[in-house]
Amino acid sequence: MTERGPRSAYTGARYTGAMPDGPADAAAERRERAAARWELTRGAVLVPAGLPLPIAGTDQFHEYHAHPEHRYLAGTALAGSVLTYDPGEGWTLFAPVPDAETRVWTGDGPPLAALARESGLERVSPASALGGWLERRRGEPLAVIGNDDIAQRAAEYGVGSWRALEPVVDAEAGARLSAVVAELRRAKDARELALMREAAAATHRGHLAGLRKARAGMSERALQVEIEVEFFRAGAERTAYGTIVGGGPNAATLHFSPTARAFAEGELILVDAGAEVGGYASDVTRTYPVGARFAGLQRDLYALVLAVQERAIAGARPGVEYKDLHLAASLDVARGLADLGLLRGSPQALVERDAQALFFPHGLGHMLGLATHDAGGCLAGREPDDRPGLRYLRADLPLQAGYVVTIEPGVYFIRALLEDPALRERHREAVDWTRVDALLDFGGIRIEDDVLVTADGPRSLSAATPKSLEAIEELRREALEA
Ligand SMILES: [Mn+2]
Repeated sequence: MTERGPRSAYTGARYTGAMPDGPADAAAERRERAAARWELTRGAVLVPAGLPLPIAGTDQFHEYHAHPEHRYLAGTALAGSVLTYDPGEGWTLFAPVPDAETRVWTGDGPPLAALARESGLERVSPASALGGWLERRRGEPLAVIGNDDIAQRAAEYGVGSWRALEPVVDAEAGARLSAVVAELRRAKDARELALMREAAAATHRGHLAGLRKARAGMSERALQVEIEVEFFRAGAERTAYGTIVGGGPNAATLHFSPTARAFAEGELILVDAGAEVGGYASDVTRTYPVGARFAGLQRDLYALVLAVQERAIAGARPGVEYKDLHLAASLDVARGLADLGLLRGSPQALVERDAQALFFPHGLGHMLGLATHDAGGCLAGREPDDRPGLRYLRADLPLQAGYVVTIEPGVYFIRALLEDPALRERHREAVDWTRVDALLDFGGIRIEDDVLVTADGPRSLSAATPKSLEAIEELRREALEA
């Protein structure tokens, strides 16, 4: 399918989510929807992909990540390329053509014809033509979305000098157009969902390997390697974020980087890891015992977190406010901890005083897509609440069909909170401190799945990865007997 021009018959009617044939069709459809919503009559838009960031003091670069807005609209992710839009002319992709020296060191790169196929764009030009394109629009308002590094690194984009072009950058327009793209990105199209399912399948393979290979005496780092190798074998291009593996007390650190510390019998292991495919993230957490069974309070708390999570997943339906799901989960955590005698008081009274946030300090989850914490998580005009337990809620909007969100409640024993004198004083009556003080090395439990919201109810993309007490214990027993 070829690119449809900016003055197409698109009427702004509600997108029906029709199945696109392939990546090119999907990207063309996204561009059409964005242009229709932008309603520009003059000026131009630049959507740079970004350039690799140098590592200071070396001749190396950080791993390159294309800007999600570029990847979303262009359907390609080549460093140094720029997607442009002009309401009279439509869309053009300017892509770098490597010189002989670059070809010697890093290869030929994709030919422009391949980029045209992949993006569905009729006009794909060498980056060296971008300067002239901008020159012809001198004095017109320019909106820059995507990566704004073009202003500082114009020469690397093939534009001689940014300042010499005297661009009239309209920052307000840029923010508006970017917000429109963030909104469009919330509901995933069929192509995006196919990639997210692939990412989830790779993630499943990795977690399954972790569940099978974890042993007492093994290090967090070694388990990370076993998990990630399966991601890559299953087609992941990279991990969607730094893999989190925490054994024993380390599981209480929300974003713990795996270390050489060895797992010990009787501990829990928390693994929060996701593969990335085609730029799309998967984000899954499982917590399991080093041995074959959850013991004592581990069992009770695991059952509590799982019940809270399953209830929240069941509630993830169109029209439901994500914040209400979070608040309901907070109430469930408070009730569960009170039932176990760790908290004292009615669930409502505990949540009113934020007592549950001592143990569940983060948000229920976030939007997922081209970024692990995907764009558009908060509705325009909504400000994050500064209350403990709400401060880190990364999604605040009514759910709609096509949204993918994570649901990831947790219960942790975090020294930084539980040893804080002011918090201990504030929650003196609400917490059984004698018991809690004996649990400071417990670690934590988090269970996280990626949930697609549909009119027919929630669909977990990560449902294949075991999480029931019975399934996990069976897997662990089999693994340890083998
Ligand atoms: Mn997450």
